Amino acid sequence: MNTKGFIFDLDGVIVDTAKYHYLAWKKLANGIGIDFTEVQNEHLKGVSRVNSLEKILAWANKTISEGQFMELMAKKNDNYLSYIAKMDEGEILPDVTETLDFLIKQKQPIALGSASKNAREILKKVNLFEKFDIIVDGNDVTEAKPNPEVFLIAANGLGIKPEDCIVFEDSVAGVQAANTAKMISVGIGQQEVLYEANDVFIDFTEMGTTYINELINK
Ligand code: B16
Ligand code: MG
Repeated sequence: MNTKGFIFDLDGVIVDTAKYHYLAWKKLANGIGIDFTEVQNEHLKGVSRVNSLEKILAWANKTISEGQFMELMAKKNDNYLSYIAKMDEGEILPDVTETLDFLIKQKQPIALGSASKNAREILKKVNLFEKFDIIVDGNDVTEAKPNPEVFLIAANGLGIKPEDCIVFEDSVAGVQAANTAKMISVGIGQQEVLYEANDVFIDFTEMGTTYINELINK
């Protein structure tokens, strides 16, 4: 049997933490007199914490000192972590556990490739930590998506060539990162948004094991 490297994004692929990022950014923005909408939140998917705050300030034409910037980042994360603390297995997106178990049964190596610095904590909360051979997150990279660094480190850690890796991603920046790394990009979400991906599925229930087997044997 062939061996491929399967790399999963976290937020929006394994769990829907975008809603918690939204609540935490909204509270922070409103606290400094800035409006923040769900549409704007869409543009922060896959974007690092630093780049997210830069965008929010730029949308509002607001400049702040370096010290204030660091303070706001810490404040947002503290608030975000209060939501994470309440997470459990019930928040895993449909058929994600089944897909991971299928890959493990097929002896395919699995990595996490996330921009989040809270990835390890979240995986532990939802009881999926042990299923990954390697975890690469926001603490391990110097460049944020769409730079392919996070996925290239993951492929290297798995010992699989980038062209033999498959990336599951819900963000445009993440799909672009996978494409730049010369990996197969599989979008999880809307075709109209993720049209740059090799294939797009609304979620893992739509994907099924026949497609995964095709990827393994490609
Ligand atoms: P944190 P992913 C990304 O995770 C999120 O999509 C993005 O909204 C968030 O700003 C980023 O992680 C950083 O997260 O503040 O927890 O370090 O989709 O790459 O798994
Ligand atoms: Mg994501």
